[in-house]
Amino acid sequence: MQVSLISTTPFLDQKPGTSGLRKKVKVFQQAHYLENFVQSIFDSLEIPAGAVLTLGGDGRYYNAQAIQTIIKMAAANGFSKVLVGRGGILSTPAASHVIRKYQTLGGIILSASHNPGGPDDDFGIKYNTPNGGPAPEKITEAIFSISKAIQQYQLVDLPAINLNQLGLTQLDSFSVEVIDPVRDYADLMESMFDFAAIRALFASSFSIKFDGMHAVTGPYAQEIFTQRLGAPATSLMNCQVSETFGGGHPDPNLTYAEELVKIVYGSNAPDFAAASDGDGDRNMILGKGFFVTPSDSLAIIAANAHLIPAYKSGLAGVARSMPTSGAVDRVAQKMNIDCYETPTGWKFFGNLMDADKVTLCGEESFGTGSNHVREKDGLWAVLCWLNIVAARKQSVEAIVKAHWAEYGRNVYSRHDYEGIPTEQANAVMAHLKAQFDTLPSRVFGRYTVATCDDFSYTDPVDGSVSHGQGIRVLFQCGSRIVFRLSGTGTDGATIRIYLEAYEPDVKQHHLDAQVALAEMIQLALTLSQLVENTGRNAPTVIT
Ligand code: G16
Repeated sequence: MQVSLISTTPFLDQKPGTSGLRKKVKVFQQAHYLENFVQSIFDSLEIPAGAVLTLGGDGRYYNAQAIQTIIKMAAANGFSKVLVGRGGILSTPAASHVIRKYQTLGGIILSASHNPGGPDDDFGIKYNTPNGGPAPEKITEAIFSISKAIQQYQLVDLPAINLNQLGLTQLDSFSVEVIDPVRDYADLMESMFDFAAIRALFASSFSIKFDGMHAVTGPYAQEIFTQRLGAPATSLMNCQVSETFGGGHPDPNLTYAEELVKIVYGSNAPDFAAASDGDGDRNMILGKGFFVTPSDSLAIIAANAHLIPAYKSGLAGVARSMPTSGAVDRVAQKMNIDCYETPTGWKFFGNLMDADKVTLCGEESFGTGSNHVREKDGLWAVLCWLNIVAARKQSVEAIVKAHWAEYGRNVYSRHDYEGIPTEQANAVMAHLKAQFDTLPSRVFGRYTVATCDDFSYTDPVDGSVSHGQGIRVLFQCGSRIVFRLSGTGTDGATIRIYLEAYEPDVKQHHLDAQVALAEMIQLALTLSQLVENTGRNAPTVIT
């Protein structure tokens, strides 16, 4: 095979964010842009003879073209084989499983997750390491630094691979194998959960609705829920994959999964509903007229894990990102297992799972998962809930309320202000930091500030330190407000405000979170001067 060396010049904006490099499609379509980043990934690796690369994406616009380019570059850079999902599709958790199962030299996942797709929308790319997890910061920093100095990339001029045909294509010493993107993952799920109990639940009068949001999980949901578990086809909505996600915003939350939310809060609502995002790693769980916050979902899965076959022998420990509520901490305390608090970003859980320190982890950003892969996993979370509902024979609402009655309720909400000009967002954060010395001991209504800081994390496994992970204002009563800038947006900056108050009194548990947190929400705006600095009077998204 003839390797061509193509001259290029660096782009200086290829710094991976919370989860890989995410930019507008038009940015990726600039000559050499994708190639520069892919070459920077390959240059950061040692590629031994016989190395195999996993490759797939969420099927969004530009997925198919990018895959053909990456195959040519993998061949030129010394990989002996690429495993690619049929149609160029692999959900993020399925890709993580393929990397682990076939022990490949990591994988490249093409996705901008929950961000919209289409010619004017978003595309993304990230490298996952051989443990199946997102590359840790030391690797993403190496990739970024190579990208700033890159002078050339390599490719082999191969014919386009037919991605729709399963099987092996041999091209000299290099091969491409198109694999079924669903089967390995569905087999894994079937090995972990009590499918017989869930099948029996579906055969009863229990009804579900799963919203694939026109994104990658559609075929996975069809195989698992309808084929293997016997749910009627009407249980699925928006499960036809589309490269623009049907023109929608494939983010499973109360704002963007509006169609499903209307069904859940309408008459004839299903007993259980769920949605997942663009690349299948996020989830939203709902009962009849009832929303489960992701933080509560993690805590409830942990408390009921013994009902799930894969976890019946117990949990090694649990982990949550710093802005995620402390609900799971209470469960861990009662179970007498460790609970770790990491920065936002799934990549921080990898070391803890590899070292067997944690079994379950989760984030407030609609991500929950376990050590079965090294990514968060939307359908896995849905199956956890279905398994728990089948075992407890209670409604989703009853399970959550019983949990609150036992542990108390960590009342929680996140307010997002999207598309803020970067200077204004930075001004908000700077204003908060400037008050670090003066806020402690100040009293605001029922809240007295205990401490405030910018969260830092020292990885207990490799000792690496991550600074600047979010501003925390901690109150004496245990409540807190966290302010962070998102690391996944592509339009200006997104300010996230995370609000949490602990409520032990069962008589208050029925309150809507926005009502229960009203005083704290006002305080967050006062402390940050957000309205004054940005001119925004209301959040874009409330979850
Ligand atoms: C990614 C990361 C998550 C993170 C989320 C939100 O999710 O994998 O770990 O919690 O972004 O990050 P931010 O608050 O910085 O926007 P996904 O589903 O977008 O890959």
